[in-house]
Amino acid sequence: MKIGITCYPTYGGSGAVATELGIELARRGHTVHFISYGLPFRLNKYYKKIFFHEVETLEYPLFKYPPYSLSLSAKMAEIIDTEGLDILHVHYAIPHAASAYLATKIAKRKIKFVTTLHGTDITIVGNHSSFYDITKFSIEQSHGITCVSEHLKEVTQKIFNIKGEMKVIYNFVDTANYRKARTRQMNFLNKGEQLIVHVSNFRPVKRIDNVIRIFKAVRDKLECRLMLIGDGPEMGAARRLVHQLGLKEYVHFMGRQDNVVSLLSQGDLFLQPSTNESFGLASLEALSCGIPVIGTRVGGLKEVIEGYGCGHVFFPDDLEAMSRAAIGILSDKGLRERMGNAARKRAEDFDSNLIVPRYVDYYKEVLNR
Ligand code: GMT
Repeated sequence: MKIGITCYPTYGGSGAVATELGIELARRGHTVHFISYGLPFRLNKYYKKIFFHEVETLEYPLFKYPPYSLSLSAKMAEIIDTEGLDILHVHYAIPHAASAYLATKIAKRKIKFVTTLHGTDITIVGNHSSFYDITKFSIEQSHGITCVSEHLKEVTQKIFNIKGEMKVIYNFVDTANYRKARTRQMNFLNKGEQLIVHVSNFRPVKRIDNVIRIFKAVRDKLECRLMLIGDGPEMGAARRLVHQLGLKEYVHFMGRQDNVVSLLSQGDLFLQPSTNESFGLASLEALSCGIPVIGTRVGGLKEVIEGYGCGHVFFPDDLEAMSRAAIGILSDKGLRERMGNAARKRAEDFDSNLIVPRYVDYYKEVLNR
């Protein structure tokens, strides 16, 4: 198949899933055309069957806000016709689904598009009064809709009163790549110290402040350090809090990292105390590297973690329970190892070889309707 994929190219779960999907599809013999304003961040080497088409926006004095979503539609329509695409798959409803809808009207070639909802496009952006109607319209006009968890599907049905079918296709991980690497211990870890890890785009929903507070409670009892990977709007506040709590020596800000496997491999525990997480790709990648996860029972994270012995989920405000659970895991080597093994086993349920074919089957189903 010739598949067009549009996503946000910057750091974030939706861009990561879209890019990994494109890579996996190309590996399976499909031709993939990425259409976006920048090269997706995980597309960092050459792949034979992957092409990138950059959307350029026109700077013009009259345009206070250059109309990116229109430029995107125009580029999508151009690629649909010139490359003879079979299907277009857009990730993140706003504005990608609306742009895809317009592109299908402009293109000469008749084409269908699938929209994958990732979470904040529904719960934060789409739910905002200014975007509500256009998000609902774009969902209803998509020829196929996938959601990354049962929870996101329910929320979308409820918020937008969607009656049509939506398919749940979970996030996936390449377990062959995301596995504990046998590298040297981080040189900043002293003998006997354990490492707590968090990866995110440092948005308010990730509650970096709570990551740091949980770490403080653990650090008061056990020798450990915290590694924060990523960057974003909460970085300044996070640095201030670390300073204020006297943790500067023990917290390592790694910034954005392209290859997190070697860093994750050093970890003993992963924290994801988000106030909302439609799936929790970062946790899945940690599980795959054999790291137990402590997260929140909001959204899809609960579907991934609860009942598999690979971690614990709590209400977002329950810092005491999260800290207690973290101390429990890190102070019992046997438990830590058993949970690490369970983590890896649970991640295998989401292996790309199981999940990616579901997208391909869904494309076929949509095209055959
Ligand atoms: O986590 C983010 O803030 C980024 C966001 C995105 O859309 O880029 O991630 C969402 O999509 C991921 C991939 O499907 C999910 O694993 C994340 O749980 C989801 N984030 C939230 O719901 C907050």
